[in-house]
Amino acid sequence: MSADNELGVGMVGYAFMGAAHSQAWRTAPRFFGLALAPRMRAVAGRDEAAVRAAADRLGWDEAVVGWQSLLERDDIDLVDVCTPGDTHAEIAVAALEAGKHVLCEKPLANSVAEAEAMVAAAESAAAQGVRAMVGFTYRRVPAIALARRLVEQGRIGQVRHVRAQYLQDWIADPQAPMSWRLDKQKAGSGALGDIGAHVVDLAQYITGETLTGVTGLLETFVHERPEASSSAGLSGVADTGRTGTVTVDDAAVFLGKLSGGGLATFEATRFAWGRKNAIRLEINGSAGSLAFDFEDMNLLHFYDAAEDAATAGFRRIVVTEPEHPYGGAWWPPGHGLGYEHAFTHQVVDLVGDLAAGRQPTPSFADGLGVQRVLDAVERSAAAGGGWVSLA
Ligand code: SOE
Repeated sequence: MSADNELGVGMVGYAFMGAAHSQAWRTAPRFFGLALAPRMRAVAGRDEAAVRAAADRLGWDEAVVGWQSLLERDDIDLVDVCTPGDTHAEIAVAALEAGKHVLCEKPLANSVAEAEAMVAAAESAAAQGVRAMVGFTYRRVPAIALARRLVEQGRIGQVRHVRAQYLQDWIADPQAPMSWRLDKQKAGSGALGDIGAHVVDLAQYITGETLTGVTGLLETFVHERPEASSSAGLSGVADTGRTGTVTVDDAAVFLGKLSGGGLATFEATRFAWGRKNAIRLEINGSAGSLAFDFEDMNLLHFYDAAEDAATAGFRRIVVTEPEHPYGGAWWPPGHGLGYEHAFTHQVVDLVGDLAAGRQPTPSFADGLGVQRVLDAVERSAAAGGGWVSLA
């Protein structure tokens, strides 16, 4: 660990996820009491001018060209991997071998083999007290953390159904430009890995169960798209006059069976016009139900089947009270939180676990579990939708 209880952080990549992670590293110590003080030492990238501009904009002490140099520095304790999936395994394994803790963006990798190598590296590193975590950030949305708590407390009983959707529309327009997220080499898969991975993780996290098998279909609706010379966030300007070929799925639908015997249905698409970032979850148990939609992320809906039938109904819980997960650290009740706060909570939990010498969650092994589900869906779809067991 760096001097004075500092946690020296080096981040790789500085686009959408890099900006979200930077905001979290900056904000976490200002709102939460942390046992270690994160110090944003350096951001790494390939293009010197661009990484320097990013360091200034996002609040990093230094900009460096090439992530390898982060691993040689004694003032960096943790490497935060915010690059596209094709580089996760190489960077994370090297960082763990160099004795650096790792926070890695989701999905963990582009293939099961890469994810397995990352888990092996994480396990060896753990023996030396070096920790690894994968960034399934939505676990840290207070309403979702509350849903997990209610399931754990038995408030909905035995889980019978999970209905999980992740709906976006940012490429529903066929003229929306190509981006790395549409390139299998870089992203591994399309809607399946980018957003389906989140709902697989959430289904397993909230229920505390795992998927034991799946059957699924994938579809690509638009195969050629205009090329953009650069992109910001999810959008770019189709300004090159060339087109590029989409090599990933645009949408995925799949069914799964849960280890506790329940049934799960999943849908992940970037073609749901009007749905901007709709993570919709409904969980029906033997004693009640839970429902959540990220587009109304401060609310959790809870139905308690034990209530008097004359007045029973979905209860609308505004998840901003001090009694709620992460609640007390922010604003007065009802002054809602947003997308970025889940990244802050991720840093808070990670730093707390590092200080206590605990394994943070989700671990790389959890990330591998999700990767195996994604792989099973791809294999099922390739075979026309047959059942693929994960047992
Ligand atoms: C793009 O679909 C994206 O940014 C994902 O990559 C993120 O994981 C998700 O949180 C929001 O949408």
